[in-house]
Amino acid sequence: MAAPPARARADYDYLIKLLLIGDSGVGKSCILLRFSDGSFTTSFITTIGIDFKIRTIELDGKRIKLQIWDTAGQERFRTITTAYYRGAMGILLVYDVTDEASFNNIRNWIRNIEQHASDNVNKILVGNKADMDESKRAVPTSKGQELADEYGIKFFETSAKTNFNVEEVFFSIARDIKQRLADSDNKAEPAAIKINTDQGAGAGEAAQKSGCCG
Ligand SMILES: Nc1nc2c(ncn2[C@@H]2O[C@H](COP(=O)(O)OP(=O)(O)OP(=O)(O)O)[C@@H](O)[C@H]2O)c(=O)[nH]1
Ligand SMILES: [Mg+2]
Repeated sequence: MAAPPARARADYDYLIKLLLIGDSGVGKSCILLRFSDGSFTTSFITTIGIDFKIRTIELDGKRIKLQIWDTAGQERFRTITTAYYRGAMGILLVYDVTDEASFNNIRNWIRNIEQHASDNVNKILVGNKADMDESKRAVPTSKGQELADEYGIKFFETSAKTNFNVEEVFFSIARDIKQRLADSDNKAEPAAIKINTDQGAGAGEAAQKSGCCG
């Protein structure tokens, strides 16, 4: 690949695109706001369509730019949000530990992923609102863990309110994806996956596609 002009050279080593999915009200936007801005609000402003935030983290001396897409949980936005599955390298499946229906729906969200996302996409299960009083809890931690084990994915309970495990979730999935990208780099694929140029979302997507199936 030709070297990009100097001004286009990026300030990161990897671009990782993540997607937050789950029922409306489980706390996807709050988790993202906590991670990207360090803030939290109790008011519920439902997401319209799709939105994204950026945060660059460091892992093993590499700068990882996380582009995190926050989807609307509401059914009426499903066509828009589903279109973003394909470009995701990792998907956070979020439910609310005080809302059993949101937990039962995780199987449907996984089915959507199987239909619309890349086969090698990383997934992580997130049970949010772990700060809520035990009397409000509808999904025991053990049930969350069981479901994650069934699908062979990692599991965290989080609280966007208290900042419990929020960093851990993003760092965990970012680490796994970075490892996957590095592994496929090493399989003599062109180093297309390692993003060195900042050409916006499309560049990352193209790179991901070209290197995904080595
Ligand atoms: N106690 C508690 N409340 C939370 C937590 N996370 C989110 N909430 C509350 O839950 C409500 C919904 O949060 P959002 O982040 O907007 O939910 P969402 O999943 O983005 O919903 P949609 O955009 O409609 O899909 C808000 O009133 C938040 O204050 C949490 O960790 N603990
Ligand atoms: Mg939202």
